[in-house]
Amino acid sequence: MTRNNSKKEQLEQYTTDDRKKKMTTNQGVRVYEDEFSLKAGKRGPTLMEDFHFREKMTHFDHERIPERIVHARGFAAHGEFQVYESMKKFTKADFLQDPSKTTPVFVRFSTVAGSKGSGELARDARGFATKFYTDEGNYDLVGNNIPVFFIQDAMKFPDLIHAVKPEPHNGIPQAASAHDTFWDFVANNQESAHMVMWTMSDRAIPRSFRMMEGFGVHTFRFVNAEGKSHFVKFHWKPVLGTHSVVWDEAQKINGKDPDFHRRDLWESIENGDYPEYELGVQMIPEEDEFKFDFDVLDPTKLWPEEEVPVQLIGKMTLNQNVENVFAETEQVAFHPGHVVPGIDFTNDPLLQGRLFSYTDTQLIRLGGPNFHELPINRPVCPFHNNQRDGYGRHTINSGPVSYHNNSMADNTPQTSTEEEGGYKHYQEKVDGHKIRARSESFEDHFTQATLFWNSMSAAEKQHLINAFSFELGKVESKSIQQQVIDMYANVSTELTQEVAKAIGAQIPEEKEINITKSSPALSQQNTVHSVSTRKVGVIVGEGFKGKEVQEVVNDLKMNNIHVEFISNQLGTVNGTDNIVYEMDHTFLTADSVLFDAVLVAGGDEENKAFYKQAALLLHEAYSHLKPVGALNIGEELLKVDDMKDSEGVVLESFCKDFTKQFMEAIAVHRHWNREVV
Ligand code: HDD
Repeated sequence: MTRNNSKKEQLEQYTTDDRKKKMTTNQGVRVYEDEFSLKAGKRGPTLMEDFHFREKMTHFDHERIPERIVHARGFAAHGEFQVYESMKKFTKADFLQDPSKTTPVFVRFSTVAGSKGSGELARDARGFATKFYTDEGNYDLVGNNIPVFFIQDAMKFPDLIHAVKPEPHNGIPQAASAHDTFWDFVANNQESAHMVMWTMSDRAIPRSFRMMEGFGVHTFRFVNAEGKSHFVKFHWKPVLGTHSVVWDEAQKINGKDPDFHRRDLWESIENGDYPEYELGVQMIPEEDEFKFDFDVLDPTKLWPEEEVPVQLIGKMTLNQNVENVFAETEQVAFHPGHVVPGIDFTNDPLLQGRLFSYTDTQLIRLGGPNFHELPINRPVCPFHNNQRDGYGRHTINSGPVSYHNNSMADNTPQTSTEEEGGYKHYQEKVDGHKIRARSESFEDHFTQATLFWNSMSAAEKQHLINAFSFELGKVESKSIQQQVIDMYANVSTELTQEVAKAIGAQIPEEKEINITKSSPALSQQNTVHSVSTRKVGVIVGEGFKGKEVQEVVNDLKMNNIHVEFISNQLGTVNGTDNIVYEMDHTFLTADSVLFDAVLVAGGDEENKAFYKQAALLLHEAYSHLKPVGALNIGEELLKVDDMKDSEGVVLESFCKDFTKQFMEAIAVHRHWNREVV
């Protein structure tokens, strides 16, 4: 279904439906035959004059373009944004003025390190790039799901990426940071300490694109019509809360369904479960620039929400899948330098370097300077200037004039005054010596890494210890392992000692760490909990108790929980009371890691093989701390290993209101207490 927004209307002009049409060549000539090349005799040589073969093969030979140098693996959707109330006081950006105005958006989510075909559950930051097609031109908020970055200066970006990508001598490992070069980079570029805490945390293995936060990372500026500036940081807050999977599960999902995140996004939108995110801003008036114990220009620092509150100013809803992944998701070109009046840059040296890199990369990736003309990249407002020609030019600019100033076209296209919407850069006074150096105010690399550690729940701390132990456990060099351990001794004694023990490194001398501050907003424990759109695998066999199961299933569905049936065969499975269900999966195609919860609903009482398979699914879900439930004979499976007494295990015979309790267990997401041995 095509929903109407100005961007979708524009894209329709370029959209073709080839179904039920006659096949033609690209020159429009109808094709007579598409299976056999033209030959001199049935067994003879193929003829060069076969223009259809030549064209078909040439196009095929050139179908691929270079994948993105980073963020190659991504998936996108269309949607809309609306501001809650006018932000006029802070910014003149047109799309943030009027609550009745809807701005079309296109959002691409991605992993960073892996290639285009890599598994989506890699331990990695996630890209969260949003293109707002505003009436004043495109505004791109090119962020990540982590609010800080590895480095402070764009000069180091190629080094960082070289270190995390597969090692060049053997091309190993794919989409993973658990290798020597990455950790060598970390230990020798210690500004990465804070970001690495985030990439080792649960944030790096999200349950869904729909359940992760987004951050603009840099400090930008809001500028209002009077020219007053505020420093601003952007946040996306998912309405469903921020949730993650567990590491063992992540690795298994990569095998069972490497498309897990894109499938989840695609299916949610197809089902009408539109992902929603609120846009939040933290603002600091320009005159307060130096009032904090961090430098507001340093991209390795966040602004604790308890010190600078996040104001929620609008909502984005993703409500339409793409028509064509290549034309839209692959060809979309984001750029942090695509700004509109009212949003401006700061002197963050990482941001400044990005402003160069993004156009530069599109020139090779999209083959020339006309990528803005590709349908997905075109603004919805008109655009006029004197730029001409280049590969793949679509626009036919009429008339002889392509220069400024001119008299032949009355000096048009004309520039605009600020009042007319002309983009006037914020007039910051800058005075300094040319110098290659880092500001001393950027030199504290550990305080906020400790703040992050202090803010984690016990379970989250354990996950960090496990993640560091896993990653460093994969590092071959003892020296690199030790360097990282010594570095993190500056962040947390507990973390370092536990990891050092796990990897057999030397426990460093205890350092005095005086940071006691924490920021509750950083812990996922404090996020929104909801059952909506959660996926439950329900295992049923022939002869299940019809009415009883139906009641539970209907209650789950009424709460927008998605139920998928699993049995030992596809087709229909019959319960008592004439209740019949069509199966979605067999034990071969289903796996516990693809569900948020598993319920064994009974049936096939005598079938031992059936219950063995059901037990496997159930026990794995349990080991990943998911809610598990059982009705009828399924209960036997949960009465082992003390499972029945654990949190998030719901047995019909132990509770009056099974569905209510099962849903409460689902809302919790993961029952972390089970991890405590
Ligand atoms: Fe970047 C892509 C986010 C630092 C250079 N970046 C890219 C994408 C995201 C980010 C989400 C994918 C966009 C898409 O889906 O097409 N990048 C970030 C964030 C950063 C960051 C949040 C730090 C705050 N990036 C960064 C630096 C540089 C780049 C410092 C270089 C100086 N990034 C690129 C790039 C990419 C890119 C090479 C690859 C494909 C593209 O731009 O279009 O130019």
